[in-house]
Amino acid sequence: MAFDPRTLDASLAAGAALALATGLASLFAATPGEAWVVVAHGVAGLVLAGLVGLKLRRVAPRVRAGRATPTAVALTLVTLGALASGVWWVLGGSLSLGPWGLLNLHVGLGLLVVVPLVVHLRRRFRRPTAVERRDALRYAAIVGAGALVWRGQQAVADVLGAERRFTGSREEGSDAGNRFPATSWVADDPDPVDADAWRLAVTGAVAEPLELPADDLPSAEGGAGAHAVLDCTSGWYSAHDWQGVAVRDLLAAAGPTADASWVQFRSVTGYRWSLPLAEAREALLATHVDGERLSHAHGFPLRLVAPERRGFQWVKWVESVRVTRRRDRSEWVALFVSGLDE
Ligand SMILES: Nc1nc2c(c(=O)[nH]1)N[C@H]1C(S)=C(S)[C@@H](COP(=O)(O)O)O[C@H]1N2
Ligand SMILES: [Mo]
Repeated sequence: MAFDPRTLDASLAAGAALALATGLASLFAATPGEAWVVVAHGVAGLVLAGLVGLKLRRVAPRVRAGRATPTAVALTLVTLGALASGVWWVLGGSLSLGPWGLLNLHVGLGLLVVVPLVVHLRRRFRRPTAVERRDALRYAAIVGAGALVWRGQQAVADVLGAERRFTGSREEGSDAGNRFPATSWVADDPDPVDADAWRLAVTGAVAEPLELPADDLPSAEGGAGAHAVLDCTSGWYSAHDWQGVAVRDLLAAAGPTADASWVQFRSVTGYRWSLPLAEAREALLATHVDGERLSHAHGFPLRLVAPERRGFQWVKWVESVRVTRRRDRSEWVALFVSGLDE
């Protein structure tokens, strides 16, 4: 495979950008219709691995002569780490790094690639000049090989009976009440919520703001229910019957104004996420899981169950439901820093 050096370098940059974009998008893939994003990420990773191989072959003499820059060495190591951890995950590997696992490592290395990549590109990038017609064939061959290898690993996993969702997540503790993993962001670790002092506020763009004490929450049998899969981006999923309050009923009681379009669910920690109004009407605020009262770790007294969303959007310890006209973009920041001030 003899790409012109500049064409190879531009292809590497594009491959890395594609792997990064599909990797970030796959953190949001939650319905089977979005499964292609995860497949695209796998194929992008394999194509990138092939291109990295070609590049390493080309620069091997320079590396042996001790002429690789520290940035280039760092870029190579972090990229190989990101690729290897991704392959290892897909092949069923796991790793325990305190609160983190192999998939967290993969995501971390994938994001870290950006730093040496940008430095290296700014110093060294030269626009390709000799783009040849045969490059199209070379791309077709390399993408085809990536797709074939991806198909192959799926076939192997099917034979091995590895249980995983289209997101790549593996099953943990389904249908077993509170006995499934709890994951929270580093600092999002509140004291158990005192149910006597707690209130659920329904506020914002509504005709009739509400305040609901814990006593007014339904029992496991008396409320609404949903079967839904919690799928965490750290690589596990758990399917449960959730019981609680239908968000639809809360909204009907509060009466969103005509221009209301988002509903934000906010935790006692400041962690928050919004759903479009129509989707919020299909969501549940759970008090129970498989008939058991939610434990503190899983969000007692109330946690969001958003069936078409990934786990990080299932806000725990909810204390407010705020109807808004515009999307609150600060929740992207809160995702990473909520709880840090406690
Ligand atoms: N307030 C709050 N809600 C949160 C989180 C958090 O850190 N704080 N973590 C989210 C993540 S990443 C996931 S996967 C799920 C995990 O729910 P569980 O701990 O009940 O398994 O909760 C989500 N809700
Ligand atoms: Mo998560």
